[in-house]
Amino acid sequence: MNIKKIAEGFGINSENITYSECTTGHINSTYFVKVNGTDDEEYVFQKVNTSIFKKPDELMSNVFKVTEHIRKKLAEEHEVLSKTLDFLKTVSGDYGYTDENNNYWRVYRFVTHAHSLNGADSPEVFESSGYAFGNFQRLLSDFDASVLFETIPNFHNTASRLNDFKTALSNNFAGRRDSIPDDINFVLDREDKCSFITEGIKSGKFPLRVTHNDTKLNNLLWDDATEKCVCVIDLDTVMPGSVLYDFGDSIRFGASSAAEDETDLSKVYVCLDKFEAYVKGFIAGTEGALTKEELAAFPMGAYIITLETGIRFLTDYLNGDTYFRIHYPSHNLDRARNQFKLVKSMEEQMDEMNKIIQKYI
Ligand code: GN1
Ligand code: MG
Repeated sequence: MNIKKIAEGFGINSENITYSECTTGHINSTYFVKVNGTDDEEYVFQKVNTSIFKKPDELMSNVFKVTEHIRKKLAEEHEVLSKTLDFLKTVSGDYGYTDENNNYWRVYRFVTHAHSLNGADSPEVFESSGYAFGNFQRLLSDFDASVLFETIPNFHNTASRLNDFKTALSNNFAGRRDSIPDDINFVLDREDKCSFITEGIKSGKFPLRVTHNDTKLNNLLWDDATEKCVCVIDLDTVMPGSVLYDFGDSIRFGASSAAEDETDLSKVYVCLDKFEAYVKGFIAGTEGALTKEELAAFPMGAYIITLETGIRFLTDYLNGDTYFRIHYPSHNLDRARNQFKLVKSMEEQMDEMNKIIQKYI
């Protein structure tokens, strides 16, 4: 990787730059870049994973449009989110820079005096994250979905994820199928749950909205001084979708008692106080934009995206780890088992989650 050349591609002074890698994302490769000797020149360089995002220019066209829309709205309103990602174009006016190895790079200004969180220490923090994602949903409620490209077709289509899983089972590319019968059966036993959201969209029960689709807690930035949530990041999967997935993915990640790859499964369950805090924040952030049917289905949204994410990790394990970045050989299997434990916990606590939701409808 020639970081100087990439910098020059974006018109950034490359003489005195240093960089470090960010290791948390599962898809793109991310580097923090500093132009030394200046006060405010800090950037994030990202190598877009083009085996996953096959048309990076279409992806970046989405990202530019969405950030412009949000910037405009934030300027009009006094908003809880005060910042939005600011992407640079290349010196030739392109969205991305293609290096000599045919890698596609994009660059945005580092959001200074802010940090991300991998876990919410308190229900209050998690409630604020709900408010921020709910608010993000509201900011995009008047965005024209027809200008967006579908960056990953069928991204949150749980029924189609189940089909991919079955294909992986029959291919058995990595030869791992016969060693994990219990995990496979866990999925097959829940087949009938997979089309709940997609069928609801088809029948018109759940409206199609412009959604974020990757609402993990660590896709938010918090101001260092005020500890307020100031920016939503990772806009790669902003596409038409169901708010149930956006609500649910936050619960999957942030209301779990443990990290996504915790292997001591006795430590993995859904925290109801965090669930309630998020419900409160998210509904407040959307400012009444959601239908009763959507709200009532929030617990199912959390359940289904957790099942879906587990299915995706297990599919990747069966395929030989070609999608998610792993840090050791059984990482995807451990992630899948972790998600399935959370699914079980949600099954056990479904009544409580439904009761909580009823308080807010
Ligand atoms: C991926 O790259 P990252 O960590 O933001 C994935 C999400 C998964 C998530 C699981 C484009 O997100 O869908 O929920 O890992 N993103 C893509 O942690 O597949
Ligand atoms: Mg991300």
